[in-house]
Amino acid sequence: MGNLCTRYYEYKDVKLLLLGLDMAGKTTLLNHLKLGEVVTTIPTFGFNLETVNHKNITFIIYDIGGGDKMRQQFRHHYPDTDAVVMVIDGADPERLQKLNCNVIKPALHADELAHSIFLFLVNKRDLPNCLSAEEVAAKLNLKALKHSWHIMEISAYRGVGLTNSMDWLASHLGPSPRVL
Ligand code: G3D
Ligand code: MG
Repeated sequence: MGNLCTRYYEYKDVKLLLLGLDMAGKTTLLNHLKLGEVVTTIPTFGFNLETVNHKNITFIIYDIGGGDKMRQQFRHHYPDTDAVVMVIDGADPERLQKLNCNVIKPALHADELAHSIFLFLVNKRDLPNCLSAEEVAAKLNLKALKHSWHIMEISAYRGVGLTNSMDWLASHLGPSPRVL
């Protein structure tokens, strides 16, 4: 009998944190990932939690309200986070600085997120005044980051770019096949 090699894939749970300012499109994104459609959103108080399966990975996704009061609660969700998905309203460049100071920098400096990967999603690319991923990366000086990171353009409303985003996360968080 020849060598019997069994290739198997471990199933894996990963924790994703959706962070950003209010109105960036976090809940729209979560609904689209979960349901494949747009559902009317109301401002998120507390947090929404959903699980989404993609490429043998179960993504446990926390969508935390981004209003001024909720931001103080962000760090309670940091422990055990595998990936931070930073949802950015690309059509609202005036709030980029606020986002950077109040959300991005605290997350990048948090010890609990030192080993998390960061995916920056420039949302609302369907709007004509939306900044490009390159413009946002330059404004946020992402090149200086020590974390593993990537930036992509999406439209959570239209469902554009979401599969690519999940693919990037899966390829950086997912299990590799093991041969027994
Ligand atoms: P939040 O959870 O980050 O606070 P929401 O944001 O998901 O509640 O979305 C805030 C508003 O942005 C919503 O508009 C939603 O429809 C809109 N939005 C989300 N994603 C997109 C997108 O890709 N393109 C466009 N054009 N709009 C988007 P309303 O008017 O319902 O408040
Ligand atoms: Mg919300």
